Amino acid sequence: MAYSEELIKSLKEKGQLLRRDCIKCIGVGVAGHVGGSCSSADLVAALYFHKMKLDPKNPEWEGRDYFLLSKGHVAILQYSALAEKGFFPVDDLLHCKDIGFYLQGHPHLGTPGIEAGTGSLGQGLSLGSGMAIGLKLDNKPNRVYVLVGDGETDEGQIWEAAMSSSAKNLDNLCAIIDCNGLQATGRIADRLPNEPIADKWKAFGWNVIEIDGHNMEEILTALDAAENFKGKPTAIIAHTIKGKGISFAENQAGYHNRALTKEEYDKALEELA
Ligand SMILES: Cc1ncc(C[n+]2csc(CCOP(=O)(O)OP(=O)(O)O)c2C)c(N)n1
Repeated sequence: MAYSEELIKSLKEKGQLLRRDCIKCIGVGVAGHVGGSCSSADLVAALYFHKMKLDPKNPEWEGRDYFLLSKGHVAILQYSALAEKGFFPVDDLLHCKDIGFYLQGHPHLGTPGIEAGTGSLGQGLSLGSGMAIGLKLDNKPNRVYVLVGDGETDEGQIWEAAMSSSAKNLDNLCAIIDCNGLQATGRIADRLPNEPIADKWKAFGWNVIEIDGHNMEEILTALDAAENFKGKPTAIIAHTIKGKGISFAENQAGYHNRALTKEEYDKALEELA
């Protein structure tokens, strides 16, 4: 194995920790994005706790890698990663979405570690593309990662950014597509089918890697391969399960943005332990 068992184990645990943090953020009786947070948790754990160069004590550090949560509706997942990484206190997660508090329903500038306001779907890859161009112009080695939802790829702006990023040979840019097969109200295949999604990214000139988005070794291998691939941006097509880790939420569009009962809250935390 290219990665130590300890590393894989600790990153898997981080994924579960982030899921638990998200459930605590959501709490009882108030709607929150359970499904898409849990599907992306292992990908985000690999980025924040292994792959990305970051300095929690100096969020604006020049040498940092950039992460954009284009599927910004799962802000609680990014907040959980930032808090567990040390950007701000973990206890603050419990005040997420309190009126006037700095942790709101979508990421916004001003929160330590947040690079841009995101979550108006479709925009994050364009932002990332612009950042990647700027870094290249400055001859900087920093990398840019953008997490995109598969439902989000219904947005035409994603494809404009895909086309221009490959035309500009942005090999410092990596898009990770969370392919959980569901969007807010049902199956993508029943709304606006996006398959064959890997072929589409290839046709737009990207280096494409397809993985199981819950297999930590595959995630790390793909992130390293993306960094080593020269001349074109990389799209990691990560096949995931919406609501991963919570039996009653897995593959259920109804848990896209849902208020949990006390029983569901307790069961979710128990299953994610
Ligand atoms: C421009 C825009 N339109 C609609 C929404 C509302 N919205 C939030 S999440 C979502 C579905 C996203 O599906 P997907 O990208 O697959 O996210 P995931 O399943 O990973 O949570 C929608 C339509 C939005 N945030 N932005």
